[in-house]
Amino acid sequence: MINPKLFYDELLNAGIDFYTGVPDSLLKDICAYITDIVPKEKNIIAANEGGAVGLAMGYSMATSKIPLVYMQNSGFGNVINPLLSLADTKVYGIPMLLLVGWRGEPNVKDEPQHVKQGEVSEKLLQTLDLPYSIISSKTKNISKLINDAVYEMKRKQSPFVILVRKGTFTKYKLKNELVTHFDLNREDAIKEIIKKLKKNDIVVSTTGKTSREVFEYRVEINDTHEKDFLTVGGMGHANQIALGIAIAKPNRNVYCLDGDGAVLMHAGSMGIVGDLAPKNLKHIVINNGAHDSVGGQSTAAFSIDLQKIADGFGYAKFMKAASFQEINNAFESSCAGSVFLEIYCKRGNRKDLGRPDKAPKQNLTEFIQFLKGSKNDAWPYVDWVRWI
Ligand SMILES: Cc1ncc(C[n+]2csc(CCOP(=O)(O)OP(=O)(O)O)c2C)c(N)n1
Repeated sequence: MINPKLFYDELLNAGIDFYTGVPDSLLKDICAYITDIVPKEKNIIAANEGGAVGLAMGYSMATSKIPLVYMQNSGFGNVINPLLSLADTKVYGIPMLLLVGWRGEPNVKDEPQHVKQGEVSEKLLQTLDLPYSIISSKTKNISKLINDAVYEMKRKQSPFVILVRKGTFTKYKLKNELVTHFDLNREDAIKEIIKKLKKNDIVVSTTGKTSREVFEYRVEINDTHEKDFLTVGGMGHANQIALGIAIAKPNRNVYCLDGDGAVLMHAGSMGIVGDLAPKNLKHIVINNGAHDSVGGQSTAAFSIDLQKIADGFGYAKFMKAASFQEINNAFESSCAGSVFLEIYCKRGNRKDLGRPDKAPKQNLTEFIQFLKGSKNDAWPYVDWVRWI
């Protein structure tokens, strides 16, 4: 296995001293080491992976140094545009090193949302004509690996990708962890919300542990899973999925359980919610100031006034809660328009948190039936349901 310190030292030896990206669970040890050792302005957790490519470009142009962008392969969709339309050798030709966690690698067991992305990751790099190498726990000569990549980036004037297999890095525990003093944890907040929902209310939960906790709570209370759409991938899009449903189902309440990392990833989406302002959409952001699901790396959310953003974007009502009582108050207050509720939580989850044992398509079939509801509230695309 590769020691994060050794890897970092070799990056530094090769002149790489600027880091940006969106964290990934496979990279959590190297990211934790970088977080502890590199000052904040040289290790920037970006809103999304495309933004990280932009930051890296800016730094590279201003310093002539090679930056490093870290991310999960699921973030590829967010980087393809700035990579091909800007950084590519056929446009500006900006060298940058992309360190990409390879979730869903073929023949390695992983969650359904990673399977397709993992299958095509290497092919995608070939199609994009990006030079790359693959590292694993068996990779030995890190110095040569990084120097070869640097040589290639300079020769081709191009980004270079290092695909990182599961279990590559040895464990490193973050020392500079932000300590918060909130009473609630995410799971308790989720339970409290679900307890308050009515029989016909719809839930759209965000990527990561939020959806896992929603799933487990339904099991705990012997409920079915039909009311919940688990946004297992597509981080940052849960509120737009909820918006689409809220528009099509004006007589049903739609609760989007979002995360701060996810909402910041595509924050412009809030403007679309505010513009349409469906009165049945309740957008709840569980703000733990972190990408908790992939290792707890900080987001910028604690320095952002999300309420002001919701206000500016046109939500009818915005509220904060940091206790069960405040969640109760929020649910009891009336509102004739779209609602934004920010719930402050501490980081972390219980160790034995499981994963959904239902296939996404099964979940979807049940969810669509639930959306279809009674005859008075018919799902307009019944044929589509049959088609699934
Ligand atoms: C486009 C994309 N980038 C990165 C990831 C990996 N990922 C999954 S969950 C997560 C963190 C989500 O953070 P937040 O929304 O704040 O929720 P929390 O985990 O803190 O509950 C990340 C980065 C992903 N699934 N998709």
